[in-house]
Amino acid sequence: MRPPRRLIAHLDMDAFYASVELLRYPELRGLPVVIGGGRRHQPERLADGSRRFARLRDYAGRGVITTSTYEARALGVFSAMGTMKAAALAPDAVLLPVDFDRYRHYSRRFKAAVAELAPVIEDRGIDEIYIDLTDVPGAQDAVGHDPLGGVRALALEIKNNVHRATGGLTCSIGVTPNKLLSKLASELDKPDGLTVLTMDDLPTRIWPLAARKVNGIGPKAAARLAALGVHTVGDIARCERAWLIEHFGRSYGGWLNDAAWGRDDRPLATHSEPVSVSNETTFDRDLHAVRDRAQLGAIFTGLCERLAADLARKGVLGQTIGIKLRFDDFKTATRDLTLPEPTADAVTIRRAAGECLKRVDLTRRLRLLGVRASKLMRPGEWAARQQRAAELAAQRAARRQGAPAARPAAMQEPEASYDLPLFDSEGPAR
Ligand code: DCP
Ligand code: MG
Repeated sequence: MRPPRRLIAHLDMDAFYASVELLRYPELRGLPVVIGGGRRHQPERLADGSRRFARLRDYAGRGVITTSTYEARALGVFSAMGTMKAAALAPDAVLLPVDFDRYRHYSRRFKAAVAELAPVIEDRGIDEIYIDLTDVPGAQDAVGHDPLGGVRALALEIKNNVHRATGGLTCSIGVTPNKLLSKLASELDKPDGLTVLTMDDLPTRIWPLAARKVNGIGPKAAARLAALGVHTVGDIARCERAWLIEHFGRSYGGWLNDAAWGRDDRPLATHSEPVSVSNETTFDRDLHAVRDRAQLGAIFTGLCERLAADLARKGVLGQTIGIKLRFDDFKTATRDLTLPEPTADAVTIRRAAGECLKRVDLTRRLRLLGVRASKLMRPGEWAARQQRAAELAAQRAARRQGAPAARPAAMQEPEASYDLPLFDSEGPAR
C-alpha cells in the first residue's frame, strides 16, 4: 500500500491585531483602522455611551503601524509603515493602541480550536501555524468527484471552529503537499480564504508569484535574482539548477531550484506535549502484597488519586493506564491497559490499575509502586474526535445507501500529482 499523500496546511489569521480590536469595537467594522498607537490613543467613553476614537491625522510621532484593516490597506496603509506616512495617506483612519495581552489571549484560543480537530501543529508565531492533516480521519477521502473533497471539508471545519472559538475571527488556509507551498497558498485568497493546491497547480498558481514571496527568499536574495533578470518563482524554475548553484552556492542555489519546483519535505516542528503523566513512590521498607495488603492498598489508591489530580491540573485525559513495580531484587515490571474512553477520574484509574496489578506475579516483596497515564488528550479533542467519527460513519452509510456508480476512468487519478520525487533539502535557516 502506498503511504498516504501528505496534506499540510498553513493557517494565517486575517489582519490579526486589527480583527481582535474590532471584536471589542464592532462600530469600527468596515472602516479603515490601523493599530500602532501608544496608550494615549485609547478610545474615550463619552457621556452618551458612545466612544471617541483617535484619528491618524491627530498623530505626531515616529511610531510604525503593526497592522491595518483591509479597508485601510485599500488606501495604501500596511504593516511596518511609518505612522506619519500612513497619516498622509489615510488621515481619517482610526488609530488604536497595541494590546499584546489581548492578542496573545486570542492566539491561544484559535490554536486550541485547531488542535481540537487536528492535533499535529507547528507554532509559527502569534497568528500563524502549520497543521499536518495527513492522518486526520477523513482528510484523505474523496467526496463525489473531488479527490480533495475530504481535506477541503476538514479545512472548512477548522475555519469554522476558529471563528466560533474566537467569537468571530477569520483566517486563511492553504493546503498543499508541503510547508513551502502551503505558506504561499494561504495568502492567495486572503481574507477568509481556503486554497487547496496540488503539484499540478504549480505553473498557474505559484510560478506567477514574485520570488520574494517564497519563505527563504529575503530582500537581498530577491535583489540579486532581479539583477540577473529573475523576478518570479517561474523565472527561477526555468533556470538551470547548475546555473543557480554557480550564482548562489551549492546549498542555497540547490534550494532555490527545489523551492521553485515546489519540493520540500520538511516535517512539522511540533512542540512536544507531555506523552504521559505518572506518579510513583519508593517505600521506607519493602512491602509484601499479602502481608502488607492494607498499607499497599492505601498507597496504591493515593497514587491513583494524585495522578487524577495531576491530569486535571494539566487539563488532559489519559486513555492508557499503566503500573510500574520494582521488587526487592530490583527487577522492574510494567503492565498497562487501554480504556474505551480517556479519563481523569480517580476511581476509574484505580480500577484500571487494579486490573493491571492482577497480571503481575506478586510473590516477591515490593520496593516501589507507580501509576501512569498515557495516550493523553484534551477533553475537547476527544469530543471532537467522537463527533467526527460519528459524522464520517453517517456519511459512509449514506454513500452505501445511494451507492453512486464508479467514477469515469478519466476522473480517477487523484494522487498522481503527488508522485513527483521529493528532495531531502532543508530550506535555508530563518
Ligand atoms: N505585525 C507586526 N509588525 C509587522 C507585521 C505584523 O507587529 N511588521 C503583527 C500585527 C499582525 C500580526 O503581527 O496583526 C500578524 O502578521 P501578518 O503578517 O499575518 O498580518 P495580519 O494578520 O495583520 O494581516 P494578514 O491578513 O495579511 O495576515
Ligand atoms: Mg495574519
